Amino acid sequence: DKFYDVIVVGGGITGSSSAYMLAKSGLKVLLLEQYDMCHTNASSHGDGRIIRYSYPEDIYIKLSKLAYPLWAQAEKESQEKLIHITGGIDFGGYQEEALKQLLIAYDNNKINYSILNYKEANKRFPQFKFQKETLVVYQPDSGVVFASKAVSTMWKLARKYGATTLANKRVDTITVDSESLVTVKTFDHSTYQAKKIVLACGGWINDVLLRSQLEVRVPVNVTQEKVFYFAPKPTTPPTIDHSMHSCPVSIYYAGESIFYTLPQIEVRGVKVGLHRSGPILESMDGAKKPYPEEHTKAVREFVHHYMPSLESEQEISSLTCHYTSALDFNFIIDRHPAHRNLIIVSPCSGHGFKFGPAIGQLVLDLAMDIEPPIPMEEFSLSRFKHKLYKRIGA
Ligand code: PYC
Repeated sequence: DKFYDVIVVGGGITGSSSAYMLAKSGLKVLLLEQYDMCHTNASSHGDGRIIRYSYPEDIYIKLSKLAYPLWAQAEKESQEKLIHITGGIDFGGYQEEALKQLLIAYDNNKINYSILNYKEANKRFPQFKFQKETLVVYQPDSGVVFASKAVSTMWKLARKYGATTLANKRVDTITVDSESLVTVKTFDHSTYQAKKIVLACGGWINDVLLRSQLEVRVPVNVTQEKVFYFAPKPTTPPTIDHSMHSCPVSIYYAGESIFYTLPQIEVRGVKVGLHRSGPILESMDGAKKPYPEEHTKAVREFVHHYMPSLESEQEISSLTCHYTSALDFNFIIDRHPAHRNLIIVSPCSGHGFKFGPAIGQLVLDLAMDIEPPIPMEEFSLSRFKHKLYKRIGA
């Protein structure tokens, strides 16, 4: 009974959602996580992540169209609330390429949105202070996913459909014995076998590949990111509500700098971060690195300018989380080039959480040799042989 159809390595949102989708389809699944469920050492913890259609690229809008109904299905099956719709604002200068492309992508994909005059936007969303020279694009379907709750729910759903989920099982090596047999050894000397394996190990992906002497390395950088929570100023009137019940999520584009905000969910304060601004780590298991002082300053200045009812001089708390970014900031969801039964997934470049069950669906399609419902070239490993284009979106 240590033989499975599929072993999933990594119990973050990607791995646990994959385990859920695979088990739901009737496969015998084993999920292995090296730490506890919902641990805080990687990329899937915390009270919230943004969910949105607001992407300048068609591919991610298509993936969001897949994700929303799958989240709703997961909510129904688990009887847990995982998503709260807040509406979302993308804003920045009228010349911002990402915003220009966003409007084109919205039109191409028939996503409804409105462009708000800055005065109208300030009245409607008093948590923000938009300037005359800002383009404000509102999309009503954006919202927040309750991150840690979503992970624990995916574990629960995977188990509901018969998956075995094991925490504190660190994978040592993987041997691909044949096209239909893989053997996994853990550091605590357990051995498991399956027909197929899914590597959803985020920042540990290359460590696992290296230890397993699987030739391919995935071209990713692991960064240690920081998110800040800012509380309302004592003078802020109660009519300016920063909770998820009246405050939208937002993304601010300023060239290479992309700031994002989430309303207050559980942790006190509004969550703010500067996307892709943390130091690169050589190893997920090494010491923490300092977050650049100039980026902390930039975050505080952003808050001071655009959310002036918050105490911008000092955050009330902060969190570390990791991005595993492909060189072009897209995803990698593909088979290992030499082994069809080894699927590599989850370098999600800091914007993958919202797609959890949709990525699970794509993993299932790859595992079952079913044509996925969306084109997969942008997620392929082979794209790195060709010229890379760099994403402009968040
Ligand atoms: O994908 O919306 C997103 C996001 C916000 C912060 C990091 N990723």
